[in-house]
Amino acid sequence: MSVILPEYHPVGQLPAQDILALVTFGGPVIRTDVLSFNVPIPQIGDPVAEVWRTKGKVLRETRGGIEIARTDDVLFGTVRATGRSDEATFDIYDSLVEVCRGSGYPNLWRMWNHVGGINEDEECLERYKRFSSGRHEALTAHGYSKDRFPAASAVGMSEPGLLVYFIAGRQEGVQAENPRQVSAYDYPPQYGPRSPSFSRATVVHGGLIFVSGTASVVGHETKHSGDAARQLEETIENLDVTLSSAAARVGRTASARDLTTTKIYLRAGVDHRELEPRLREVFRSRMVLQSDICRRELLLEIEGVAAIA
Ligand code: 3EB
Repeated sequence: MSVILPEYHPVGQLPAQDILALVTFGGPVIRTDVLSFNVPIPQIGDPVAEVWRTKGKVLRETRGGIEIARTDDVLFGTVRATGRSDEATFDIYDSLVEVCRGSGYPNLWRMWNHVGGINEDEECLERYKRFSSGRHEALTAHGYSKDRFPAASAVGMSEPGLLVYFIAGRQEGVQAENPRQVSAYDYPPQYGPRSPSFSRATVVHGGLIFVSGTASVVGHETKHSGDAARQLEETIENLDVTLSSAAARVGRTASARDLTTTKIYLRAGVDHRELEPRLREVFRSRMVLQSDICRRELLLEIEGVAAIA
């Protein structure tokens, strides 16, 4: 089993080796010796890069339009597409499920989705809702049931189209939900004609927890519209409960403070300085990004990875 772990490093001080993939945000791609790509959303504060570390041999290839770096048991992939959001999403998910299954890494653990103009209408339906439909149709066409959905996030980006990166594994992940929230795959149709196909968290390798994008949602409703500080508190509570329920699936305990890396997406106009003391208090290694969130009333979304011993 190859251990993988994300780390955030200042872009000028990247590790020389043991890299599975390198993701920059709002800055250029810096390395050609490893799988490396940029997500076009600006960072707030000193820029850091997301470095996925691993030990051992990494193989790189491109299959079905997907750029891949893989170890013996973990596959990291990235793919972009343009076109109407639901169709582009369907095509991306259709091809990535086939490639992952065909390469022997059939279990989707974690999906990062970036949709340009995510809150804008495209032919009278919001892009996020079209994205949700395309994802749902592709995953169900491939026989995915709701207890197998990966952890995910779906936010904006400052270029048109769709950018997806993901981690899949040879082994099955263990899915977890948040008892304070309706499972996203059971959301009522007001959030889109097809519900969002993701789990709140997945646990792999017995103690690596991928926590999905988490926001100020209780039940299925957005709480504290217009109030970023209260949305942050509600989100931290949701992270605590999700981590606790995920850790319980493998007989452990965990809370938001166990996140080893955390990404905080803030909608434009939210005052980062007002939130910074609380962010610093709870999240050790963090990256603050400016991005649209999938629901217009949400001012922030937080996701991360926890490694529990
Ligand atoms: C929510 O709780 C907020 O569609 O993949 C969070 C994480 C959200 C992932 C997705 C959406 C997604 O519903 C939105």
